[in-house]
Amino acid sequence: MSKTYFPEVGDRIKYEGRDSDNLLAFRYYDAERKVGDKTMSEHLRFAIAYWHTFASGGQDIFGLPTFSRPWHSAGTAMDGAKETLDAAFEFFQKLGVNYYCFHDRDIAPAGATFAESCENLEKIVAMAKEHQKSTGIRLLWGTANLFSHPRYALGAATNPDAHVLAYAAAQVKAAIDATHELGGENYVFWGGREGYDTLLNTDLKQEQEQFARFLHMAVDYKKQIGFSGQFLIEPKPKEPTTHQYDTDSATTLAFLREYDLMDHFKLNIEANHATLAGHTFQHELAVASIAGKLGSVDANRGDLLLGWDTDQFPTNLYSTTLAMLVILRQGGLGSGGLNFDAKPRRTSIDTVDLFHAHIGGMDAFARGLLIAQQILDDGVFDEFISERYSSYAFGVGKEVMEGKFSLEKASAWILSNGEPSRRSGRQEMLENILNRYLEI
Ligand code: XUL
Ligand code: CO
Repeated sequence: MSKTYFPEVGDRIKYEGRDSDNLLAFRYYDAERKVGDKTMSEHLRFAIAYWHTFASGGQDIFGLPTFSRPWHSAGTAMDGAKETLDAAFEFFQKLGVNYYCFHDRDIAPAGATFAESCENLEKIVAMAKEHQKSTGIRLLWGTANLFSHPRYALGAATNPDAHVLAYAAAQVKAAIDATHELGGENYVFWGGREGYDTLLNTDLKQEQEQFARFLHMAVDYKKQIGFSGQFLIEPKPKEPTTHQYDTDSATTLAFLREYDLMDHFKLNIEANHATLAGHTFQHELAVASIAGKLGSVDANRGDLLLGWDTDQFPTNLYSTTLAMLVILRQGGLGSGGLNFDAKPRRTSIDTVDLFHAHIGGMDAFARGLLIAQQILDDGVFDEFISERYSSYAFGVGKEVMEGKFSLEKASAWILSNGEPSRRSGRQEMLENILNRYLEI
């Protein structure tokens, strides 16, 4: 029998329903259950984040690693990478998740030279391809880590030194190649250290132009090699730098429009990044969605009492329901999915904690899906909202929407029509209705 890294879970985690008291079972996530016109697994397209779940040892800025993972005990860095890959595919299968995501340096170690790093990556990618083939598990997205190494301390594409930009571009080429080779459905650009701390040493315009050039190079390369995956940008407002260029959905969309990149990118929205930006998760999803640019989601949550990116597993039903409302309204995530960019607390030291964490996140989104579908089927908020804007369907409102109204017309119209009547927004009533649905 081949080596097992998760002996505490013998077989695949099962759906056992709401009455089950088995903590290693799903109470809501029932992969094959139809919700509307798709199964739960088609709607949710869960993915596991390699960096948190397999690469991390639980270290934080004050403390050393706390997790001792059996797959980290192998001899050389490459031996460790192979064992980690075996452990990862065992975990995906036992959890019943069809997708995973990685950074180049999570899945394969950096070598002494760039050439060696590329070689390591190619070797591990070949093994990952075998695992994918034998299990049917797929790559949701790949990305390049352009933020951990000291060479990137001042940014990658936005570095003041062109030599660093060139290094980052070479690394992105290799990461896109790896993603392409594995049939990745998307490729993500998270800004890493693309931002600044002080304008005393920063040329803002220059850095943003460099960044846009860098992304155009990636678009050109994608076309050149025929990579058909979707390019995604993941907004984040701060951390690591004080001001990140991809602060939030609106800022990122404006950047894409300004630099003629709009046709080539969608957004990957992360819940904890939304709250760091002073927005709700739902707001960020909705802003991306109405622009036709909601491509994928990093499913996690922050701690509202803390001002940083805690990357906790999503458990808040209010948030998952409101998120699924946006996702269902746009007809799903297409080639995107729900990637658990989340980590257990560093005190949750056992490998079984990885199962508890993911089961909780999957159930929270499955329940959010069921509630959101019911809300949409009943049309309750939609009816209220469309009634609220009904004055734009005729008369003056219609003229406004058709571009036929003017300030002069308004002046004449108001002189004869006077003061508008006032109407309640009924926020509390609507919140009560939402809470009723949460009982599902
Ligand atoms: C960082 C973050 C990244 C990206 C991928 O906050 O979310 O892990 O998701 O680089
Ligand atoms: Co993320």
